[in-house]
Parts: sequence; structure tokens; C-alpha cells
Amino acid sequence: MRRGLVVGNWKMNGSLEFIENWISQYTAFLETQTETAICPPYVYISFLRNRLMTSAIHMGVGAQDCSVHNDGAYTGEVAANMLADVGCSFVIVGHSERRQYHSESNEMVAMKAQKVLEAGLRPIVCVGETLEEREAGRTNEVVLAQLNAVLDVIGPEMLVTGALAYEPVWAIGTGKTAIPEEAQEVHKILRDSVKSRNSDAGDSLRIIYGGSVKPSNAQKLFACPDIDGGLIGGASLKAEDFYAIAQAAS
Ligand code: G2H
Repeated sequence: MRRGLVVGNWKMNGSLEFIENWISQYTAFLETQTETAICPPYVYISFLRNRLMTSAIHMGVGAQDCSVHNDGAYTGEVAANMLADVGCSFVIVGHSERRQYHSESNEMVAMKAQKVLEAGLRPIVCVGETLEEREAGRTNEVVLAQLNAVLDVIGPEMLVTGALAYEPVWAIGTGKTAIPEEAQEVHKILRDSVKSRNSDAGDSLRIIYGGSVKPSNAQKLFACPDIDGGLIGGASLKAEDFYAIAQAAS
């Protein structure tokens, strides 16, 4: 039995005031059985973590990316061990916005996942196809190439310490969500591929869905046998919606 996991990806949104308001709104809700975490922009990680630690909310904090380097002359970069130092538990790697706007290759994403693990943190590895790739019937080929590049480096046992996120690029921030059957089909293909390397790892790996998840569609998505929760962008900015989505994965 896999425990539900719901992670908020705030992307480049938020401020100190926003975080104060978000926390005070979330405090009004009861705890959930689902494991939850929020990934704010780097500069707010410590502030969010400190505020969570002085609240009654049990929620992890993560980062949206990390460097492929450990330290040194890499202006603007943040290393995974620095993220561990400030109390992160998760790091998202390979988000499609990084692949698309920062030309991150499958190999680079795999190196980042390795750095996350070396820092003692849990990677959330994102895979997903573009609309063009889906329409050309290349969805499976694309997501499996993205997954296998990471598995070749870190292995299935280590991926299980974190999670795999399926995020069809055409569903991100567009309001279009994959229908549960479409998402389930890809999640199963991903799980079967991990299982073919290590059956236990495939069974216990949490595969979460991302792409315009909202309180209104979360229940049906999370009811699918291979969907174990969500990576939530826009809807995670509203504490009430994030909680409703977390509850749908419990
Ligand atoms: C996909 C998702 C969060 P949204 O990027 O990673 O964002 O829920 O806004 O589509």
C-alpha cells in the first residue's frame, strides 16, 4: 500500500507576506493522512520551513531544482547539499519548464537526481511529453527515455526514496488535464518499466500526476490504481485548494 504524496510547486510565485497568509489559512485545516510538501522559490525555503516548524502543520519543504555541481564558480546556481543544509527534504528535477526554458537534457536531469541523493535528499523526477509528441504517437517512447536516463544512473531502488512525476507538457498551467484514463495508462507504463528492473521497487514507487490538478479533478485522478498523488502548481497557491487536493490522495 503506497501512501499518498501531494507536493506543491509554487514555481516563481510568492512573497514573505504571501507565505504568512498561506500558513495562517492552512492552519485552519485538519491534518491529512497524505504526505505533503511545498517547493517555494529558493529564497523562501528557510522562511517557509521556519514558519512551518513553529506551526502545527506537518509538511515538508522542497526545492524546484538544483545544480549538477557541488560547489564552486557557478554563478546563480544552488547545490543539493545547500538545500539539505537549509532543511529541504525533496528536490524536483527535470520539470518540463527546466527542460524547455533551460535546455536540460535527460542526462543532466539524471546527474541532478544523483546529486540530490548524494545530499541525502529525495528526488522528484519529472517526465512528460509535449502535445506534438503525443499527437505523433510518441508518448511512451519519450517518457520512457526520460525515465530510463535517470534509472541508468541512480537505479530503481534509489528512485523509490523520492517519487516519479508524470506531467504531460500540454496539461501544465493550461487548464487542460489529462483524463484519468489517459494519465493512468502512462503511469502504468512507467511503473511496469521500473518493475522490469526491480519488481519491489516498481510496486513501492510513488508515481504522482501533475498538470492542472484542481480540487474538482483530483479525486478521479487519484482513484486510478497507479496514480499515488500529485505535483500541484497553480492550485497549490491557495491553501484551501492544496488541502482539498491532499485530502483527495488520502
Ligand atoms: C505542472 C504543475 C506543477 P500546474 O507544472 O508542477 O503545474 O498544476 O499549474 O499545471
